Amino acid sequence: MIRSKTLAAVLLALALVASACGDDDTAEPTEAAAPAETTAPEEPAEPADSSDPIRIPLHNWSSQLVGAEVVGGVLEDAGFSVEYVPSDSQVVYQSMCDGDIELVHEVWEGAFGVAFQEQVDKGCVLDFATHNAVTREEWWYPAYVEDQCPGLPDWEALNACASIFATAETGDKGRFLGGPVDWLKGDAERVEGLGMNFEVVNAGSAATLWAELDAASVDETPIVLFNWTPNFIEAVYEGSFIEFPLFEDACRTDPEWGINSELTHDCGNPADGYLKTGVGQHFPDKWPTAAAIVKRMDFTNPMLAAMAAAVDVDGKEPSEAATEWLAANEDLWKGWISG
Ligand code: TMO
Repeated sequence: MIRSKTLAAVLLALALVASACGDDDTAEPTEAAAPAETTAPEEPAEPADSSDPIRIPLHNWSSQLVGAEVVGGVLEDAGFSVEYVPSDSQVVYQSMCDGDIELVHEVWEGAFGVAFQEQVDKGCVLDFATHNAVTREEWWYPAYVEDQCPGLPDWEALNACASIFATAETGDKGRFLGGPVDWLKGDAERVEGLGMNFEVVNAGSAATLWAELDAASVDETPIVLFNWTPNFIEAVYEGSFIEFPLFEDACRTDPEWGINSELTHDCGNPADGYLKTGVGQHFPDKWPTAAAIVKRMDFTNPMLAAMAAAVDVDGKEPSEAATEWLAANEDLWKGWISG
């Protein structure tokens, strides 16, 4: 759209000049020349965006996969080309710093706050926008577990009944089903820091988490697993997050902090976490107009939950879900383009 807008302005200017020329013999030339002169200085002021594709990462959870193609679809509608790059969700921050990825539109504080901030502190990644969405990523259990383990959602109550979560794989320890390792939740460190009688088993994919939850729910097998909000889960299962000691940044870095003075991670994940958009420092320089559009993009909790549900409940492909989202929310995203 940007280039075609410029083109339209040029064509309009030419048309005005042409009509001015045509009218030359009958009208005063000074008056006719005026519009062409006033439009001309505006053109160099419009910043030139690169025609290179804007590289957007694809990660391993549903709202991100849908949202990536929503972000890409909006940019394509605005005249940019886009490339999707399957990326590790921790390494991506280094990739943005290196100029190999342009933007991450779902920076979850709990999972990626540390990796993101490290690059922001270096100056090569920009903390570009904060979405309306408030996020939480934490140990979670379905509601029926409350009857099997009195005192939940308190973490000490959970720890006291660790044995009901034990499996052949974890011996006499409770099994905590964590997410894929690239979500780096510090779960094993938390188990250590809080002296919990649990063992962390990482799922290979988000789909494994939901399949295990589904299977456990059929006969009310005790289960505690990694979950987050906004997600599709809240529309399908009742349940609660475990309440650990409240998160503070120092909990991750300062062993002295918290109930264990020798270890870090003796706390939960942030309960009111941010969801940010991070961009490589090079992005606004190389694509100023695209960057302005990305800065205006703002996702809410219901939007993210619906994107996840389209895939995990309705069984759509992420690109199909993104196309439908774009069709249903045109007024919103056209506003992101026009500003
Ligand atoms: C980053 N995640 C939403 C999967 O926790």
